[in-house]
Amino acid sequence: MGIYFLLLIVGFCWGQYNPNTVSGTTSIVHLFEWRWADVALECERYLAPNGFGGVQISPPNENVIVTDPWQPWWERYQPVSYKLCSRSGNETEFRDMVARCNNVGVHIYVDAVINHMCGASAGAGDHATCGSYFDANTEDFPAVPYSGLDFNDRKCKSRSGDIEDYQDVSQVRDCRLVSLLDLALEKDDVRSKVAEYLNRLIGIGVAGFRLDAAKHMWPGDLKAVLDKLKDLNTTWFPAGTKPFIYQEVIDLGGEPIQCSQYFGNGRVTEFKYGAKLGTVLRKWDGEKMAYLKNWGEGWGFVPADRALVFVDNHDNQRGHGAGGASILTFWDARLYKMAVGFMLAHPYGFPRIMSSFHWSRYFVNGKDVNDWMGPPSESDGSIKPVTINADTTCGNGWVCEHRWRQISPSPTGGTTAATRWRSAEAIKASSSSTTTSGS
Ligand code: AAO
Repeated sequence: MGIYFLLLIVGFCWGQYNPNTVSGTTSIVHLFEWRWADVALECERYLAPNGFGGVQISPPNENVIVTDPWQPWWERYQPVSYKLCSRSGNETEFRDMVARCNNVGVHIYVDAVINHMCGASAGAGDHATCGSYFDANTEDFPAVPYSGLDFNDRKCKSRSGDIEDYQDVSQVRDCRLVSLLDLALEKDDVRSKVAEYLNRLIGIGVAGFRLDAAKHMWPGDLKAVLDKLKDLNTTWFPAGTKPFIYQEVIDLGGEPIQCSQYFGNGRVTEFKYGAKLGTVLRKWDGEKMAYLKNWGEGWGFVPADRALVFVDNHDNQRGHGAGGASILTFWDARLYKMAVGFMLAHPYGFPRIMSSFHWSRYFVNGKDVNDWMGPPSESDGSIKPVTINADTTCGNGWVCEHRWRQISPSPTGGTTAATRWRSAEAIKASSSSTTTSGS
């Protein structure tokens, strides 16, 4: 009884490492830039019947509308408020998506942009997705509300106010990431505003969060926010379930900020995974498949029960973020299928599958000058629906890697490496090595 009670307590405390996916499902898919209406349909018609555990969605909150370049995908990483309207849909559509996906056992994971608001050069006015007024020059965001006092300007010690040196921990966490106005998460007021946003999403029924730019927030500040979070909605989750937390920390080595500093808060994104797997499959640096024998911690990765793994993400598939040239994407279809198949088959970490849209890549001096291009859209700027072709692939410019035969975790009537080798038990075992019963 005593031991059982202790295990229960430990399991309860460590809940943020558990993906909260329904039993038997072992991965989530990032439906990058999809409309809420399409995510809901995809949960019902494809993800649930094919064994997907959940969906990472693009940031649902109000953001700046950028017009130069024209509505880039990255405008969604420039918040104006925590109102739930974005290019993907409004609050009614968001609630409908969460309920419909949960009802078929597919959970929703929100990309939470809480490190900053919009870029310093965003100006002033109402060019935001819900029409809220803001003034980036005076750091005034009345729709939250945040004012100048809620930002880190006085703490930042770099000359420009931006992060200039990734070797300087304080700069990375107190200065502006590419000029994005950096929130003062040391203030209880700011923590409460952020927690209020996340709690609203929890109330609606989401299962967890990707914490964008976690590396740029002090782990202790993040913990203070997470401590304010409610348990998940009992309409779909057992009482006492904590939100799943995975933090975007880019740690390829060589910088003082390391993934391990964030283990206390939840899982972390293991960027070495995709970078190394790409190197092996491309046979660069004399690498061979045989060397994957000790894939995982043996390669210097974080412990399995702290890792969120992926072959590519929305940044490094187009040269943003980190990972470098070895990263495999849908553009290298054959090797990509092998990489994702391997990831799904291997028990290390909790996997996230990428699902992308096409854009016109155009390289000038090795750089894709069209890396900004947003999702397929109509002339009025609205995102195009995801259409489904007769052969079950997607149309209208959507790539839908998650529907590729070799990738889909459990295609009806088919077998993949994933269904043969990767079992819910393996994930649970990896989660329970230090988290007790995978709670
Ligand atoms: C846009 C414009 C900017 C403009 C800004 C404000 O592009 O010119 O100043 O608006 O007006 C996304 C886009 C950004 C966009 C932003 C806001 O990617 O282009 O800026 O939305 O609209 C760092 C962060 C990481 C971040 C990544 C992109 O640590 O958190 O940069 N990712 C997330 C999101 C991302 C989003 C944001 C954060 C912001 O996933 O979509 O940005 O919300 C090193 C560091 C990394 C650092 C990279 C950045 O990486 O270690 O921490 O990532 O540099 O370049 C080797 C090294 C590796 C190194 C890498 C690159 O691989 O081993 O460590 O080289 O040097």
